[in-house]
Amino acid sequence: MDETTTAPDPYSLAKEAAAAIARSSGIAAHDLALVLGSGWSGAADLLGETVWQADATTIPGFRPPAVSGHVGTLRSIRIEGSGAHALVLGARTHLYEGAGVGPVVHGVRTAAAAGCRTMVLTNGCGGIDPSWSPGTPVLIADQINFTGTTPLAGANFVDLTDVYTPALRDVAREVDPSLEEGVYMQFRGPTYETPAEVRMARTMGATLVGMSTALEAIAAREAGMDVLGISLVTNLAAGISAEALSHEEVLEAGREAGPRISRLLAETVRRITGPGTTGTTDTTDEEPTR
Ligand code: 8IG
Repeated sequence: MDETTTAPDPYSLAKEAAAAIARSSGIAAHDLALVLGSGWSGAADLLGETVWQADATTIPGFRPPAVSGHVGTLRSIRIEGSGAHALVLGARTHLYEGAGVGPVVHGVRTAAAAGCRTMVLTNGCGGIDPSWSPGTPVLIADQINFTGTTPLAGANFVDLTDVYTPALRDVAREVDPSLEEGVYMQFRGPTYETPAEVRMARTMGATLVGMSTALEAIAAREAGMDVLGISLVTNLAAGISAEALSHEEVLEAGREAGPRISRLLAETVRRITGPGTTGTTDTTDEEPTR
């Protein structure tokens, strides 16, 4: 028998990671998880009190971050107002890193194994609608997985009709009625698109282009989680504006939009996990009194 030489399947690895988080944090179950993408790293601070944090690489299955501006930290935050626990995944692995799709969705599967019923996915991306200037947050209404791969294996016919949970989009729009919605198209990267590829994406129905999120949303739906997706348009997609794209521009747009998107995210998460919602499964909490 050579079981010891066989890598664990991705679901077992996620269970191991969730157990390690529970053991290290002392928090038996989490309610909601967030992935913080480019420009979003400051948003966690407004959610509530950080009650635990660790370098992600100390938890099974997490790889060190590959890009500056992506923080490889896992945090548990006690949400102000609701008392629910949010697991903040500051460590996103991208498909372009070349390690395959397993590490890309490991955080999402770990969140599901940790008890989270809601997955909040954020990113920085390119905008195709010319009216979305850099720094504009856009709610993701639907997606196109253009990576040529999927985190699922076998005859696993997951329904993606409502991949981004309509009720959660409603909550975000209550918080910010000016929020517009877009269709996110995930490319493999690591190049940005050519102008011709951006025209292709637009013709196919996309209004946002990026290198993350769609595969994670699929894994979250497979796990039965509700999904909220919010993009920060950090640059106009190639060919939409006259200027060339730079990583510096991306970081700058994130810095400028920080306060607005942080408030949006914090208030939305508070409402999702608040008393009287389905967001929290923590039976040790007091009964809501209304
Ligand atoms: I930030 O314009 C960011 N990420 N594919 N295209 C793609 N990914 C991105 C872009 C963009 N901007």
